[in-house]
Amino acid sequence: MAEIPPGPTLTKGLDFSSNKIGNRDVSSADAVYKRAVAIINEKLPLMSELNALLAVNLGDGKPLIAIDARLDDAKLVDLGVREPDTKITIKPEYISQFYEGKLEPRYGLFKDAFFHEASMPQGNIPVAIKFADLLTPEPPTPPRRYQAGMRVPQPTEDIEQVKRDIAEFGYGLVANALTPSQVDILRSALKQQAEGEVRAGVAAHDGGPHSPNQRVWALINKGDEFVDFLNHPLLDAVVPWFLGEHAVLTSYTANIARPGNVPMQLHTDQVAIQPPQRGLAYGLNVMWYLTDVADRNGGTRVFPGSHRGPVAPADLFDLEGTVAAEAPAGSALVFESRLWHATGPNRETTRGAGDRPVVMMFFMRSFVRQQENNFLSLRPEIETKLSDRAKRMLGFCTTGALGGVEGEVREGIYVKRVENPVGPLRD
Ligand SMILES: O=C(O)CCC(=O)C(=O)O
Ligand SMILES: [Fe+2]
Repeated sequence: MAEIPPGPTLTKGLDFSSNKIGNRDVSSADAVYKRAVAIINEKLPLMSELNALLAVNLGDGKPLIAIDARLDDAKLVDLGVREPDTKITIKPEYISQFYEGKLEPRYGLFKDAFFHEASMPQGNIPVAIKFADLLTPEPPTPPRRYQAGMRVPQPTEDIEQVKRDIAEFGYGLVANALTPSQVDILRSALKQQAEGEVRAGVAAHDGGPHSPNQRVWALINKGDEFVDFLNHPLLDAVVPWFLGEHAVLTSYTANIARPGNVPMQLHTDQVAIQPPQRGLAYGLNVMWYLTDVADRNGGTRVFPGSHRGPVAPADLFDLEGTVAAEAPAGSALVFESRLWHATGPNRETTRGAGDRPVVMMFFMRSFVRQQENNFLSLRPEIETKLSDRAKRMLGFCTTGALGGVEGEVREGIYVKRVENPVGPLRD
């Protein structure tokens, strides 16, 4: 917020720009920078674990901080003309936030790169992650690696087994949750929609330099099939059990992983919740398989059991030790939001037949801001035909303390846009 300048003053006498709050120097850019440098110095003795020559850029005009951590005693050096193994460009406040446990390194290191390519760590990525981990109060340990023969969840119709699997492994697989004809209806609706979005020039693609994958966002707007789909009883069987009765759909999307994709980077689905919370799962993702899903066609890769404890992979781009959550069409993968996972590489060769379409109904506890802002994106003609159940899922129902309109938050009120909200009533 501090980076965003105040808006224009509308009221004579209410220009706050000269009001003094505390000692301005404390939050000045220079102080933030100095604190970052002091933190790096304090943690220097731990850095020999990096076994690398690392350069940290804390902003334009600031001297590059070079750490030679190739020998037992890590020390600051002058890089000269040497090329570092890893180069990190990062805001100095993130260094303090790592140090204070307010920001998870795997989020902090990569979040700006989304908008600003130059802030992507360069060179050896695990070194960059390890560096940031070493600044935190409790550096995580890597997840247990899957090896052939280990027991992992298998598709089952026994919902109690699915729940036990979610508790033990962070995910479970529900067999035969959809009939073959239901799969056909949903897959063909999704295929048509995906093709329509391409034709209309509004398709969302990702999955590497050629971006073969396609996301279809806000499915609630995109056909009766997807409105009906929210009636599925599997949701009643697992969502309230895991998240409480007020859980909301944080997003309702499809992901079509296509041949030739680059796998997604490993992540948890509660990455946007900072400070990082490993003690509580905030979300539950119900992912519907609209085709047979296997390792070969981009099946979601998971580290089984990685939902528990202060666990995080050393390299977000290395899928070694993960396993694909394989199951036939009509199954559902139900996984909790602390599980480390990623869309796998689709190694099929034929586009279309080799596609891996899945629908994700991602629920979160009701007090977490929804990923999709349904209040702005829901088409009005869809809103009029939604059942109370669907409205609740989308967030159009008060939960007892949250979600009210003009202050009315008693539990169980279905809300809608007020035509004429109360405004100034003054002489
Ligand atoms: O496509 C997949 O298999 C997983 C997608 C995913 O993890 C996500 O969208 O957060
Ligand atoms: Fe995910």
